[in-house]
Amino acid sequence: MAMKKRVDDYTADCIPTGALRNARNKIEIEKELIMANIEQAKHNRDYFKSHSIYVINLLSSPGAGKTSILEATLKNLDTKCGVYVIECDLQTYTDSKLIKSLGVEWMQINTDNGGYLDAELVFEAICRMKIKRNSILFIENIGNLISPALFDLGESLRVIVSSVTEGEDKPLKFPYMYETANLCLINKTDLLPHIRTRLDILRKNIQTINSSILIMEISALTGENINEWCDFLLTKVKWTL
Ligand SMILES: Nc1nc2c(ncn2[C@@H]2O[C@H](COP(=O)(O)OP(=O)(O)O)[C@@H](O)[C@H]2O)c(=O)[nH]1
Ligand SMILES: [Mg+2]
Repeated sequence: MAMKKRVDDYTADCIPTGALRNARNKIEIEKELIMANIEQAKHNRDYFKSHSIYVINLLSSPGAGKTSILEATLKNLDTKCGVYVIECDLQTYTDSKLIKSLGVEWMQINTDNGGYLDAELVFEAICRMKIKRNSILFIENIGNLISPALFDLGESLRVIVSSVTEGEDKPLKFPYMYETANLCLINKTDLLPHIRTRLDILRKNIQTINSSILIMEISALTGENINEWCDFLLTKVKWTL
């Protein structure tokens, strides 16, 4: 039988519960889930490639501005490609209603308390939506900086939205999310004069975690650099489709 810990054993100033608990109870189940997801993501990626579908996975903490960026992007993206959106939240159709009002085809996925979007759900959504060839698909992932980092969806571009209101330290606190992203959109730059976040420190922290990540500073509210972001997307799409 394992020895019970004594009060004196707890001397450290940090308790690494994630590592301990994962090791004891959850790691086998998580490994299975993640291995299955890797396979499905590979299948999705092959499907997207063979059907010329460019897929953008938008990730962030809740409220960083994913839906607002999507709205600004959909209004400014000058393309003849089909454009589709998958909206993912634990609950509600709120964001989908906005997408619908823009006349863009959409599908809502509600994960309830499951809390994460995986490659299989995305494949089911694209089959139901009957996405045409030569299309762009935006996926608004759930607002969470932890579990979505573990789930490859087969996307072409993984975008982390970092709001300046979150402070400079989030890349260091949630490194997996930043490590796995291709591009970081630093959003809400219009608020910089009113808060203490330093853009240079935020940029440095992002690059500490991921030295090859692209960074763009935008404001979904004022439209700052939204055209540059749309131009960037169209260049990527042109190369892929
Ligand atoms: N000031 C400012 N507010 C923004 C900006 N982008 C989003 N917001 C606001 O931030 C809140 C959350 O935005 P939302 O797009 O719903 O975030 P999501 O949860 O990541 O989809 C809303 O009240 C938006 O109006 C921005 O660039 N500047
Ligand atoms: Mg949203």
